[in-house]
Amino acid sequence: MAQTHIPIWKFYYYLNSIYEKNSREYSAVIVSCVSRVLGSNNMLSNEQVSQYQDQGFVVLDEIIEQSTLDQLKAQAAHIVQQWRDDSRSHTFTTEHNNRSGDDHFLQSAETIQCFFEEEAFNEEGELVQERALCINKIGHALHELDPVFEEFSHLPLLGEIAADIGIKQPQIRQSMYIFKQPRIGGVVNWHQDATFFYTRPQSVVTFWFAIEDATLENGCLWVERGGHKGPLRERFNLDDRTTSMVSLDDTPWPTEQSGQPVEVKAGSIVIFQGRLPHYSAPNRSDKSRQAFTLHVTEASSEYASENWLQANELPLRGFN
Ligand SMILES: O=C(O)CCC(=O)C(=O)O
Repeated sequence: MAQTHIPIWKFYYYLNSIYEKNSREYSAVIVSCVSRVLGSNNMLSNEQVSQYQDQGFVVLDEIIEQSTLDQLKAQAAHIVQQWRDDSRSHTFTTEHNNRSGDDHFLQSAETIQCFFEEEAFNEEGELVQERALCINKIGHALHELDPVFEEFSHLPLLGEIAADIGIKQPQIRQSMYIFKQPRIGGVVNWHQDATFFYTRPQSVVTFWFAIEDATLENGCLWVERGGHKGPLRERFNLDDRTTSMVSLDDTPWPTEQSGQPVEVKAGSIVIFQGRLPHYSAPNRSDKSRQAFTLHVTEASSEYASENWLQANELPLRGFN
């Protein structure tokens, strides 16, 4: 049957707009049936699936509605406002990965914690700008523990996308709300997400949602096109309460010369494979660059017991 180029996600949102909010599941089922009858790849076109396979990433432009983005943004601000643990030690950095005995970090695997930007404090230990503009990220179990993020993270729409890129039984392992604050937004060094979510065979996929426009100016993502075909360079392991970064391969990391910036509009989703090297630069602009991420693995892959993040208490679920 001939392929269709109907942007199915538009149809999905059209259905959502005529049904009640809690009827999203029906919308997804109808979209799924219609797209299968039409012979399409549901949410992604054939070209987008090929791009994901060949280059390791794909961008779905402006697919999430502004009202949903506003809701997520407001909820993230609310979590920060409620969080009252202003210890300077709760700082997030990718400059070093020794988080041994760091209870705040280790507990965040199955709770919701805020982390400060590395440059949040001056030499006197005072916050350098308004408190809400000093938080680097919220992690790592928003998808299970916060009602607003829980609803969004399990949307059937995301299940349709996951199916298109070949994930048979998705399991959401982690969620993060990243602020990339104005002026002090920290660098995220080049890395591969399979380092943190090691499975046999490799299966982790990242869903990166632009809550705001991401530009060169405010620290957009960078990727190495096709870099997912290279080796996994490192593994991040937890043994007892000690974390370590274990080197597997000394292939050099990409640079801004060999990498490619991924500037996207708010509401876009960047989906990338676990071995794709990616990075984001510090944000020195006056605008934040907020994003929400989900890391998803395949249930049939063996999830390494050494990975720092384990589902001990929380359920391990996919999309609705
Ligand atoms: O948003 C960023 O700056 C980096 C996010 C990232 O590296 C990830 O989610 O794996």
